[in-house]
Amino acid sequence: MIDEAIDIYRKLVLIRRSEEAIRRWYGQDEMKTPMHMSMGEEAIPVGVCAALASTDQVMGTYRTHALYLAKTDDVDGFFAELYGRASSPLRGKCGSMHLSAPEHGMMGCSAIVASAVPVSTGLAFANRYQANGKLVAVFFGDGAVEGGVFWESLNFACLRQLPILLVCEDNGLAVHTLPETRHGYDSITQLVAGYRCDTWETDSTDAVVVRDLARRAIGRIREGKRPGFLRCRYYRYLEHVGINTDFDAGYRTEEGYREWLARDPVDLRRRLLLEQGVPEERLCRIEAVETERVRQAVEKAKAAEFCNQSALYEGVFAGA
Ligand SMILES: Cc1ncc(C[n+]2csc(CCOP(=O)(O)OP(=O)(O)O)c2C)c(N)n1
Repeated sequence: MIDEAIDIYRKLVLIRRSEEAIRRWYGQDEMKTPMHMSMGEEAIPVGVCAALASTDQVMGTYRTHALYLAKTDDVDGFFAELYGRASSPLRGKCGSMHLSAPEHGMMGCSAIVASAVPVSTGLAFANRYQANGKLVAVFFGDGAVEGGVFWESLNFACLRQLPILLVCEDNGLAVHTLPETRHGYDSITQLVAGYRCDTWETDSTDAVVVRDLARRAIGRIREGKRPGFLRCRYYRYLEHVGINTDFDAGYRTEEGYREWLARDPVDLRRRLLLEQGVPEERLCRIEAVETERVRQAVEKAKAAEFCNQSALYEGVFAGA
């Protein structure tokens, strides 16, 4: 049990160190991709992925660093892709917003708001059809529930009782817009509960709490043969796109950030492990190992080759 919680902490550290490295090196302008940073949301993908089987599948949005690393643990592939190098499994053609690794069940991500939801519903339909036992977890922001395609997908998933977990990563913002200026309702969870699916929500920043809730949701999906909806609240630390804070932009205050920072997902998990008696040296070793993995991944990516010109069009069209 404690080993699982420690591995969850390791993943949180890996993700945070990776994004710290992005903040450190992005200014060199060698990572030619927009960055939608995960800082603040790490507990959600780490917790949900810890509840999934390795054969289960996920899809996400453009804000997908944490999800990619939580599902694949492939930090070398991650940085090779951000640096646009041929050594990336995606060969440097996708960038931060379109990370995927189907061999790890990371089926894809999209920059079009809500668009992963219908595709994931199709995946879940295929899995049900093939009776392969796989579950799909699709991650999307609170802005995605304003897309009509979200409701069409939810309806179809409930009608066909598909094995899908819809994970709403709710930071209360669509770029700079607050829910009160966007929503004609009070609770998205209540609305979704009107469909034939089970709903859950939390504002915990502890990945173990998220994992336990996701386990219950997944158990219900498998036994109850109906979809699940999990709304997790979090605070986006940085600007919508980019590596900086933006508390001077006028749509939110730094005090709000400080309140969430007091229960930062990485620091909180560390504190809880220490309280449970895990020796600090063990955590320091994990931190050193993950920091070194990130350092080496950046170094390898910087030294790697770009695709040659003839490879540019490979994998772009079906069968090519
Ligand atoms: C269909 C579509 N409409 C508009 C946009 C422009 N856009 C990019 S991000 C975004 C806000 C999305 O907010 P949310 O889904 O809550 O995700 P978050 O960025 O908070 O993670 C919008 C409107 C888009 N990418 N796709």
